[in-house]
Amino acid sequence: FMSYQHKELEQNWQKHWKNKNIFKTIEDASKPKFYALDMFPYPSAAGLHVGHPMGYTATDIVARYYRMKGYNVLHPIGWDAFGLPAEQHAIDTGEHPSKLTYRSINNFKNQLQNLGFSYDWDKEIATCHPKYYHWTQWIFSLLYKKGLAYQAEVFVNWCPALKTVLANEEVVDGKSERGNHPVYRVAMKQWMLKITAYAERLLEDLNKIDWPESTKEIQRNWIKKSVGAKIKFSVKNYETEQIEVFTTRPDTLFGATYMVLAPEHPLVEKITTQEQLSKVTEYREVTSRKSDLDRTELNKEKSGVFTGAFAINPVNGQEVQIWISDYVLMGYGTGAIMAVPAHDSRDHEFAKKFGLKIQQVIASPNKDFNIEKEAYTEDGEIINSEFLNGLLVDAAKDKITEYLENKKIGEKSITYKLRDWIFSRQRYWGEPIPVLKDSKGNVIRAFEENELPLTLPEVSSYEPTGDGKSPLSAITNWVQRKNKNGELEFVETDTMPGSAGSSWYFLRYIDPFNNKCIGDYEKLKYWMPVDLYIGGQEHAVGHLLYARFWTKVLYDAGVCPVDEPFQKLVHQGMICKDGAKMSKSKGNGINPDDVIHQYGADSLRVYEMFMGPLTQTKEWDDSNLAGVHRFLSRVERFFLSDNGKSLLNDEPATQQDLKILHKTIKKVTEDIENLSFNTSIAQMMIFLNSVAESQCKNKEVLTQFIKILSPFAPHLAEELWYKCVVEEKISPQDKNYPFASLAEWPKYNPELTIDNEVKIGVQVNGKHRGEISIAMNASQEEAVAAAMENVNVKATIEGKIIRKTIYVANRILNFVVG
Ligand code: ANZ
Repeated sequence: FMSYQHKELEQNWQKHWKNKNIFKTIEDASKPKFYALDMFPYPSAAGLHVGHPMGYTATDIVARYYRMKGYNVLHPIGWDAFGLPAEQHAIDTGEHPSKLTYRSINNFKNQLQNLGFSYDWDKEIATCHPKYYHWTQWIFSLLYKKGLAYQAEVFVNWCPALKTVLANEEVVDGKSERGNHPVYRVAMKQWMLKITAYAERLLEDLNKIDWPESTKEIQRNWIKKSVGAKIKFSVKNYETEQIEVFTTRPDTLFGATYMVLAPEHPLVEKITTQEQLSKVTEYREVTSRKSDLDRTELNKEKSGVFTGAFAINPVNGQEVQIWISDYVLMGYGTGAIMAVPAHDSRDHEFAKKFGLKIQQVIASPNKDFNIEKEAYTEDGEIINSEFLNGLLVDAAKDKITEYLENKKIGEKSITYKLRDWIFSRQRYWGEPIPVLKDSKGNVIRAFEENELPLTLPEVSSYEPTGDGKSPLSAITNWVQRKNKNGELEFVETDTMPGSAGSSWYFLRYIDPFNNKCIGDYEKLKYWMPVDLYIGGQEHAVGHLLYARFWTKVLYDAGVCPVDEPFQKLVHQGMICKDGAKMSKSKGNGINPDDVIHQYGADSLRVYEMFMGPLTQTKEWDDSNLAGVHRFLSRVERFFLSDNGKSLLNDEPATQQDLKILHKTIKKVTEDIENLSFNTSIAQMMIFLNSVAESQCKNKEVLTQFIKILSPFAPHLAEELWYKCVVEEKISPQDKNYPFASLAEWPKYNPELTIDNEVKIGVQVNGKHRGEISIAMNASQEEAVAAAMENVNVKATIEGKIIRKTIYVANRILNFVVG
């Protein structure tokens, strides 16, 4: 087969699109809008991966489609450009992180342009650019002023050998990824964002957005709301101390036979007896090396140490032992629990291991249930609980909570698993946190708008300083400033995490050059929310939650008109090869540049969309890629002669040709709107087979086909359009050249999409004898003629007299014979 000259052709059209800037965003108030957004890439030095074009082609098809339908389309791209790899490179080579970053951006940009994506490059942003992070910092100042940014002692990964704080991804099994040194959980003062203040709205508003149910569920579980009570226990011999617990099961209070504090709980130091001190200290030290994830792993063996102290159960006055154990986390609830081994599996396991009392307070309907063997965690009647006895769990919860509230030793309480967002990084390559402190480290204020951006200074070393601070802390003339009274003030040296810039970038695309605010309110109102957002599900509880949080804060501040950023979200599936996820480390990666070189961008685009449903994981298959390339080559051969001239003519199209055309328009239109790209490509293949068979070269029919091909294979479509439709009458360089990419999307005639054939049953004396295919609304004569062709019908009628023929068009044919 003859392959077409995809390389020249594609570069040629890319050049024309660029020169004419035909994908520039238009804001014509008389038209509807469509905002099609990709998750912007981190510009890694490795360049584009074949996984990127999967989602990017999908949004591009949709963007091109809506543009052709006459919508104003916003289809932007930019760079999530701060991050560890560029910083690591700087530490290793001394080259400024921005140098590597901008090199990588250039490379990515070339690669994306080679794919023919219809981005409006005038909207390009990079989160590491001062004109962008100016506004990221402005949002931080806003958060600070609203009380949503604060400092707190939190546990970080501290590596004494490397003398630095490490990001979670730099810690593998409690050791530093670099150098394999032990890493400890150490409390340090960090900036935090109070995302927990938005927990309820983040949960509630999931109901109003069109997202994959699985992603909503991940967010719900991450935020996880627990309704219960806080209860105070007094500590024996310590009149002023109380232990407050959070429980979802206040109904089991009479069954609380011991208590457990998180090892980090501040009370531990106070109440531990001399006798238990060394054991407790050692246990706390071991725990400090474990992450919360390790600690809460369900099937891990329970461990713990008795503090030597006792608490008093407030409802029955019983003395209960106070233990510490790592299965109780400091960051959840109150960091302390009342343990009810009879009805909680973790407590049960713990009590069994350490010989603690198990007191059943809920009856099992099963008489043989043995509470010593396992916890009873179902509903049931309350027993051994004085005034609660006889109630069911829910009623008992209400009653005991009311009782505790009256006695002022407890109250109804809602707890979320969601934690506040640790927002500090002790790194160079991030947005400086725009805050001034005094010499004691107390915050004076956040930067005002007119003092921003607070730009990153030049440094000579990107190595961390060794005292847990960012390399910025060594740049004295950047850190120290004199205020108007001549007093020294100190700029915060922590920087923001990678997810800061990505939490609002979708707003900035709308008005990227605005130097007065994050974006003009009216423009934001026009374009927001994003109508279609495509990207990976791995961001479910990171980026996708943070972006919702910031959008709500900005909404509350009156600077953003919507409180949910992404109306519809879709996750593209992964591409695998030989059954494994493609990756550089596995050596099974495929470089899109190679594919573009060999087969062309259109082939790569159409192939990736043809592999299967967008959201499914798919296997890369070179022979199918070649097959798609052959299909596009056949299209080209069908339209153009050997010397590149149009083969289309004005010979009238048959009814059959028109029908396949209109069916194809209908199918592709509906499929694009449903993001079902593989089926629309299959339909285009059916179309090509059909017109090839009928040798239809009718220009009108085939012009429509070029249009629907255009979002998928835009370069080839543009070429065919030029040669066959425009007939080279004007040049793409001319002012008003009518690009195929901007042509009007074809409409279909519904009548022509209906199959004209109908199948009807044939009966003889009311009994079904066969089925015939006839033209829709066929006459009785036609129907009878067709029935007589049917072997079965013919055999039953043979030799008999037809007394009556009953025919209901499109329904049934009945012969009454005698
Ligand atoms: C007594 C009790 C009895 C509990 C019972 C459960 C069952 P969720 O549903 O996940 O919110 N808990 C409270 N704070 C904790 C912490 N910091 N670390 C570990 N566990 C903690 O879980 C709430 C339950 O988890 C609470 O209710 C508490 O145990 C435990 F039959 O209190 B429960």
